[in-house]
Amino acid sequence: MKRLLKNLHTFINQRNGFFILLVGLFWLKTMFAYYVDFSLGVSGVFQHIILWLNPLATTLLVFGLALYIQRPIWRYFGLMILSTANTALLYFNVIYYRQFTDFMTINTILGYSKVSEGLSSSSLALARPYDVLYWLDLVILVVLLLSRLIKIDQRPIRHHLPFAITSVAVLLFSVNLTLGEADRPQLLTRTFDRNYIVKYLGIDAYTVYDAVKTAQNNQTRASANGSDLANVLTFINQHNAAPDPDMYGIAKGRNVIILHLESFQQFLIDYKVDGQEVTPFLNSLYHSDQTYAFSNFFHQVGQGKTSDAENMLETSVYGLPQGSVFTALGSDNTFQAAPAILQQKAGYSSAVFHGNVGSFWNRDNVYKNMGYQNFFDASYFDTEGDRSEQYGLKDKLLFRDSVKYLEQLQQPFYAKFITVTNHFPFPLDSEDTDFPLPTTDDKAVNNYFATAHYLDQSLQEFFEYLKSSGLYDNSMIVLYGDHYGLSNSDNLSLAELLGKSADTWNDYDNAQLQRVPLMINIPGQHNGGIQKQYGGEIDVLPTIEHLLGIDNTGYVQFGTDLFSAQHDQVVAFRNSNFVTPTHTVLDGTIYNNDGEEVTHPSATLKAEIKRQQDKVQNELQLSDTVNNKNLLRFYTPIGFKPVDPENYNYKNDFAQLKMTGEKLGQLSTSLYSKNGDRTTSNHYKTDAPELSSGDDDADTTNATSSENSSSSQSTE
Ligand code: GP9
Ligand code: MN
Repeated sequence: MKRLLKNLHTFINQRNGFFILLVGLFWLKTMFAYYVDFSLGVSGVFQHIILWLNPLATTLLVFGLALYIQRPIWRYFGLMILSTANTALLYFNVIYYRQFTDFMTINTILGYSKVSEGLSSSSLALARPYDVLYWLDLVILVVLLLSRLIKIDQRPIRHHLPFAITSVAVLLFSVNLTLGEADRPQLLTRTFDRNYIVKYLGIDAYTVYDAVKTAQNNQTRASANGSDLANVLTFINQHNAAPDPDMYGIAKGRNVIILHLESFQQFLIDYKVDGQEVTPFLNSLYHSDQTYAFSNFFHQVGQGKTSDAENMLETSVYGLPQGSVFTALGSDNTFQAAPAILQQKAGYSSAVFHGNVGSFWNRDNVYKNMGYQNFFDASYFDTEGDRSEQYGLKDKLLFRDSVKYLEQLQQPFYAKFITVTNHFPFPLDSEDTDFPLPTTDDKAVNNYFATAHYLDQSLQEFFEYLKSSGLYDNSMIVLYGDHYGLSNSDNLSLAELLGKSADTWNDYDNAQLQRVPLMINIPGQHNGGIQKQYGGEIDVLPTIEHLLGIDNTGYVQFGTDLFSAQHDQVVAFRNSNFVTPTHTVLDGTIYNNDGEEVTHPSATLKAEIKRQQDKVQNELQLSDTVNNKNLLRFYTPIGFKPVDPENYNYKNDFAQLKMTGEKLGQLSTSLYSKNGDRTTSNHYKTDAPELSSGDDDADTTNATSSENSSSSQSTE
C-alpha cells in the first residue's frame, strides 16, 4: 500500500503523470454528472461506450493545449486554469440542468437569449451538498502545488508530445463522432435535442458546436436589410386569399383541439388488413358530414420532421431546407404564432400535451416564443416502465392522463396533443395490440399498421371522453398527420400492399404517398364531407383563423385558407418539388396525375409549370429569409403585440392553472369549474393494459411531480 502511494506520488510529480491525473479527474467528474445529474436517456451497451469515450477526446484536446507552453510554471498554471474553466462549464450546466432540464446555450451564457433565463442568484438554491465533489479535486491540487507536496516538473517537454496528444485527441474525437452518427444518423445536421449532442459528444463539443451555430446565425441576421422584408410583404399581399363567406367564423368561440398524429399517412384511411379496418374510428370521422376531410392534403416537412410540421401549423411559415427551424433558430427568433394570435384576437388560453421530454426539438424554448401558456411535457406524466415506448408516454395514456390538466384550462382554449406511439420503427408491446400484421419482408412496414391501429383506438377513447364530458359540442377538432411514417425505401415493400409492384414503383408514387390526413371536425355542422382541393400543412393556420372568424390580413403567413376561392393549389415540398391538381413535378420531370411522365409538354403547359416552379422557389426562399434573418422582429402586424417569452414558465403549470380558476371563482370558464369544481377524469374510459397491471393512480404521480417542480421553482 505504502509502495503504491509512493509510486503514485512519483507519478504525479512527473509532468506526464500530472497531466494524466488532471484528465482522469475531469473524466470522473463528467461521468458523475452524466449518471447523477443529467438524465441523458442512455440505453444499451453501445451508447454507454460512447458516453464513456466522449469526455476523453475533448478533455485531451483542451488540456493538451497547455502542453504547448514552454515554461514549466506557466504550463502547470495553464493546465490548472483550463481544468478550472472546464469544471466551471460542467458545473454551471449541472446547476442549469437542475432548473431547466436542458443545457446552457451560448446565448444563455452571454445573457442574450430571450427565453432560457441564465443562472441567477436563485440558482444557488439548486446547489446540493455533493456538489463539493465537482470542486474538491481542484482545491486539493492547488493546496498540494502551493505547499510543494506536488512539485513542478522542471524538465522540458519533448517537442513532439503536445502535437502527438492533439493528434490522438482528434483521432478519438473522429471515432466518437462516427460512433455517434452510427447510433443516431444526422446527429449534427438535424440536431434533435441538445441532450443528444451532449450524450454523444460531451459538454465541451456541444458548447463549441452551439457557439459556431450561434455565430453563423448572428452573421446572417446582421445582414438583414429593409428590402428583405419589403419582398416578403409584397409576396404576402399578392397572395392574400379572402375567406369563403359561408365558412368564415363557423367555429367562432369554440375550443380548438389540435391532434398531431405522428407519422400518419393518408393511405391508412379505409385501408384493411385481412378484411379488418386499420383505423375504424378515423374512417368514421373521415366520412362524417360533421368533418371537413381533405383527400389531397400533403405534408411539407424537411429534416425537422415533427418540428417542421408544428412550425407550419403554428405559423404558416415553412421549415428550413436543412435542419430544424425549432432547434436552429427557435430559441431566439420572433414568431407570430397561433397561440398568441388566438389569445390576442379572441381570448384563447393555450397548452401543449406531449409525453416526451420538453427539450426534444427545443420545444421548451420555442413554445415560449410562440406564446404557449402551458406545456405539459414528460415531467407532468408518469412515464415509467411499460407506460412509455421510444419517444415517451404511449398515446392512450397521454390522452387519459392529460384530462386532469385539460379540464383546468380556461375556455375557449387552443390545445395541442402530440402523439408519439406511431413512430418509426413502430414497436409496440404485445399487450397493446392484437392487430393482424401484413407479412412483407420489411418489419417496419408490417408494424406500422399495428401502431396506427393503436393510435386510432386512443383517439376513439379521447373522443368518447370529449363527448361525455361535454367538451365536444363547443370544440373544433383538427386532426392531421405530421409526415410520412414509411420512407421511400420502405415503400418498395409497401407497394405490394397497395396493389402495385416494387418493379414499377417510381418517384411519382413516392410523391403521391406524401398525402397525410387533415380532418376538421366541427360537431353540429352538417355540410362537411370529403374536400378534394389540394393543399398542405402551410395552409392550416389561415384556414383555422377564418373558421374562427379571425382576420389574418397583414400577417406573414405563406399558406392560404383551403376554403377560399383564391386558395393556391400548388403544394410545395421542402425540396422545391411540387404537386398541383393536374400535375406532379419532381426535379424538373413532369407527371400528369395518372402517373404518366409528360415527355413532350405543350408550350402552354411548359409555361404554366415554369410559372408554378418559380413561385414555389420564390416562396420557399422568402420563407427561408424570414427564418434565417429573423425578419419578424422588424415587423409587427397591426393589432398584434409581440410575444414576451419571459411571461412563460412551464415548471408549475398545473398549480398555476388551478390558482387561476380559484381566483376567477364564478367567472372561471374551465371545464373543472363548470363541473362544480369536480374532476371529469371519471368520464375517461380506456382499455390501456398498463393501468391494470399496477399503479393506475395517475393523479398521485402527476400531482407530486408538478408540485415538486413548483417548489424548486425560483424564477417568475
Ligand atoms: C418526439 C416526436 C418525434 O418528441 O415529436 O419527432 P420526429 O422524429 O417525428 O420528428
Ligand atoms: Mn413526427
